[in-house]
Amino acid sequence: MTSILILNGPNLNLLGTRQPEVYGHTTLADIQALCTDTARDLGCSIAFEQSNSEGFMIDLIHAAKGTHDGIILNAGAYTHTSVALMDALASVEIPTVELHLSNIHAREEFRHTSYISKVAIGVICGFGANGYPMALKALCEHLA
Ligand code: CA2
Repeated sequence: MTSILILNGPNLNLLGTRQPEVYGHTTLADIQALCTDTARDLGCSIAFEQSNSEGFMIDLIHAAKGTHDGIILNAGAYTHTSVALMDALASVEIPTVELHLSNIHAREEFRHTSYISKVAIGVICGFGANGYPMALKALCEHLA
């Protein structure tokens, strides 16, 4: 069975508690439940993770080699800064979909740059929590 790592970066544990005008009212636990339902419908399995630590995210990406077939990554603010996350993804060569709740291109200039995009097979942004099931469907079809 196809296995997907869904990895969420810094501050995404706060979803639904602050800045609902930007990120919505959905919590990360709600998103995990949405992903679990979607994975069941698609016939794939998921591991759902969140970390505020860049180093731990890199460890999870390394550990995905040989364990997961694809990665969905919302790297949060590390998207715009982390050469290290980009290098980790390039090193494991696991097809990765970059995901953002908000449309990063309609926001501040510093959010328009993404190191993750350089190694991702595709990007989904601006659809809020619905982006997660969209990314799962896209990645499962890519891997089929
Ligand atoms: O839109 C996205 O999904 C982002 O990855 C979210 C990041 C942001 O830095 C990226 O540019 C775009 C921020 C996640 C912080 O989430 C919060 C949730 C609630 C309250 C405060 C922050």
